[in-house]
Amino acid sequence: MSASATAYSDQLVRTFIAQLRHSGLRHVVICPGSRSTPLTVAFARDGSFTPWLHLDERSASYFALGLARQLEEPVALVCTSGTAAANFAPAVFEAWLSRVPLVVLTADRPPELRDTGANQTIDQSRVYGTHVKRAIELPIADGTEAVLRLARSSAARAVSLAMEKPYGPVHVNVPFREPLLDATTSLPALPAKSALDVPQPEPLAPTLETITRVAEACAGKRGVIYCGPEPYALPAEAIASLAATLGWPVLAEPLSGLRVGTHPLDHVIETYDPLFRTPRFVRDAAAEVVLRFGAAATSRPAMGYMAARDGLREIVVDDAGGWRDPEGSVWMMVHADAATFCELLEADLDARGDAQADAAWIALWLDANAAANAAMREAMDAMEQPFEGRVQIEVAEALPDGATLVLGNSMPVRDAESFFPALARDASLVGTRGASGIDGVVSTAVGAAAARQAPVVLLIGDLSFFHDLNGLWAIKRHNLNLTVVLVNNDGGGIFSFLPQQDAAPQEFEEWFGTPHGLDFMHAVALHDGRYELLTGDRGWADRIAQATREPGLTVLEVRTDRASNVLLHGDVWTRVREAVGAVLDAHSGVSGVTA
Ligand SMILES: Cc1ncc(C[n+]2csc(CCOP(=O)(O)OP(=O)(O)O)c2C)c(N)n1
Ligand SMILES: [Mg+2]
Repeated sequence: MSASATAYSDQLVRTFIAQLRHSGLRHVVICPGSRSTPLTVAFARDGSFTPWLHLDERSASYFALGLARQLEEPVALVCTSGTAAANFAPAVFEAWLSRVPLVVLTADRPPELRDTGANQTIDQSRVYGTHVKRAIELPIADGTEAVLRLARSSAARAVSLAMEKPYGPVHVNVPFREPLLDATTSLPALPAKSALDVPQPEPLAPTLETITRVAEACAGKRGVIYCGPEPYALPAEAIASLAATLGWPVLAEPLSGLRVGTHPLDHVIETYDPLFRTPRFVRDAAAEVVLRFGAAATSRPAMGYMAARDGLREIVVDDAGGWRDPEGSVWMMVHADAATFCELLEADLDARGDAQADAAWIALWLDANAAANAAMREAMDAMEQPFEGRVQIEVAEALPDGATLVLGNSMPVRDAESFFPALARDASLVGTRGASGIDGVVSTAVGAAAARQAPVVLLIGDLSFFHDLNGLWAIKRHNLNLTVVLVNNDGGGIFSFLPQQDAAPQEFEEWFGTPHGLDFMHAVALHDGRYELLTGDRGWADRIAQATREPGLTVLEVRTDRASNVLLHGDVWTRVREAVGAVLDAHSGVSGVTA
């Protein structure tokens, strides 16, 4: 192999990354390896990127996801050939499902080594299967301008596609022959092209015909607005204003951006999940229309309330042309920018003049919400042991302005849905609710912390924390700050809520409860963090708030018990049921509410 072939590949890589930069990509997360040398060295030398070193590809890719989610811009990933590329897969799948822009660059062996038994060579061409928006294969550089042009346009295309709604991951596989680096020659890269700039697509505008049809379906009806998880928060002001015009409640999932924020919260119902655990409420507060923004509901009570039935019309607004209809229940799918949709719909409804639901409708919801909130507080105040629902309240109290709260999968994100209060605060709640893995939660939070100076708090279960302990490494390496509130119930607490545990009590504890007996203090010490056990059964908010001002890593652990956690949840639901029953009694006689 001649030195000039190496110079050609270096030229190709520099052409490629110059276009990435020109197309708006600023951050690249790089994992060590030999085959990726040309990419790594080019990124490290370029000076116009922020390169982030990470050692573990799985953590690295979730770190990139957290960064991209926080910045709302594409982030690149670089790894060597073989299983390194496969370790990016979970985060790529999550990015695909939750619509986060990533440009995944996997270095590869050259074509002649594939399928020959060559070392560290797997079939990388479509290694992420159908979970990327496109899989691009770059050719080996041969010194021709045609190949350089292709590399340049591939870079532009990768960024452009990742940022086209719905945002998502794009894979570029980059083969290299040895020698991988040549210190002697350097050929000029093709200049980046503005003609290849990332197009900024216009927001999808709904047609007036669509707006009229929706307005006809909604005007004067008893409806609810359901706001589901959305990585780049929904237009909260516009939705709040539409809710006021319709006289409808806003059922605000914690990751929707509607439960916490500086928009008007007066129609926000944050207790819908506890409320829907009361069958009588589901019956008496049955809606005629559900207008959904964001992803579909994951809470079973919410899914039950919105399940397809005669007399219910479900309208979904998706600004990215997606089709999020897991129940096959959608009556009308509207592909439109949510803010534009709300404004046009509101104007149409205003012109009609008779658009609001009967006043008893919103009154019922607001009374039920207040009663549920009071009942939950009462139930929690009566408890004499640490309760996982209370952790949510304490974290909410501690969250400073400008903060990001990352909610781990399993019970943290579910308990947030039930217990996290509606908050008039400039804070955002983030999760990995696309594929709901427990594998990269720490790194998602660390990536979010890398994006900005504002505090990041991670609320996470012990198994999820264990799963991504490697993710903590980036905190010290990159001088980041993270507060972890670790809910340690010594295993998978979520499984204690499953009905099947009664059917297999023998196997349950060992194979689902999975107690591990680990003392996380040592893991925190490995990464030079502060570790503290939060004792007692409440009053942790001040310590959590203080931790958000501390540099580096602080882990605050609350120990809970899986079995009693289920009983305590049950106590709360019972109190809510009683309180809501009283509200329904008081509203009885009003149309739709039974005595
Ligand atoms: C990568 C991955 N493996 C397994 C699961 C299945 N799973 C869901 S929740 C859970 C237990 C999580 O335990 P922990 O993080 O301690 O939270 P807790 O249930 O105790 O709240 C498991 C294993 C998953 N979602 N993702
Ligand atoms: Mg646990």
